[in-house]
Amino acid sequence: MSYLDLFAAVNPLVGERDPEDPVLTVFGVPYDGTTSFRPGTRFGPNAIREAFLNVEAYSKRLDVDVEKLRIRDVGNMAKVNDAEAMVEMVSKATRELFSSDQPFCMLGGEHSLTFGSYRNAPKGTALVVFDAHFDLRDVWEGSKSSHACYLRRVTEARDPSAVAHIGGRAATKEEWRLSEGLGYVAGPREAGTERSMEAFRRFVSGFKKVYVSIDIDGLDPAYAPGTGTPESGGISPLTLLDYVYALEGKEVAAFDIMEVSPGYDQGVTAAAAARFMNELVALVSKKRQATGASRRGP
Ligand SMILES: [Mn+2]
Repeated sequence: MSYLDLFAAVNPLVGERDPEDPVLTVFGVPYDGTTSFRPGTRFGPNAIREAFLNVEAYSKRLDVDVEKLRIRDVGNMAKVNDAEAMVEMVSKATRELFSSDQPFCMLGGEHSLTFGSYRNAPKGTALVVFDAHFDLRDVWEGSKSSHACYLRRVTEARDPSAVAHIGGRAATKEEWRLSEGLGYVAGPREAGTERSMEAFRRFVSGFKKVYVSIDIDGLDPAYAPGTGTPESGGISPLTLLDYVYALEGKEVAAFDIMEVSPGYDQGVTAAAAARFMNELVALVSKKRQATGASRRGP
């Protein structure tokens, strides 16, 4: 190794390219081709990484020091213009990760990419979504692969009753109707209440694994102004964390953090995303330690 190798780094990766026995794999998808209102989520992955490197890594709640974990960061995927092709690229990459049982974190990019990712999750994997929108439209602006349609595609390819949706408040009449077929739905008023958390725990207990998908606009724009399609009246970061912590002991097969658009704020949205990323990495690590899936301790 030369001093150049030692002192120079491909910033802002949050881990090494090829560490031994990583706790999880991180990759970014800087794609915002179908974004319907304000573009810019292509800058999300690196903004979240930079924030992640600067938030406190020790999770008091989970007693895991994320700084001590081996994280594999393979960088960002190449961007193509065509939405179907982009979703297909994500699908090919995540199929490999799922089939070799490697947990991963995808940093978006727009929410349409989650269809490419979750559709390959093993059977019996619940999808836990935080989002202001249901994204259950059939077509939006001429595209079936729009970020406004991804959950509709998910419900066609997978069991709708395996989907939990938290924070939803902006949808068409048809989307509200379709949302009744989902396994668990909590709008911002119910989310986090004792009764609703109890129902969430019951929902989750029916599945072996979970895939967590955070569209950052599930938060109120006061907490997350840096996003493309903000909707007022959302949940708080602490409510979102309540749900994350409710997954303790569950196998989180993968998670994604989508729709962060850093050009619209001063880093507050990326900081929220980074906190969620840190706690989810801690959760993945804790479960792997408990089940002995990892060959070495942190
Ligand atoms: Mn959304």
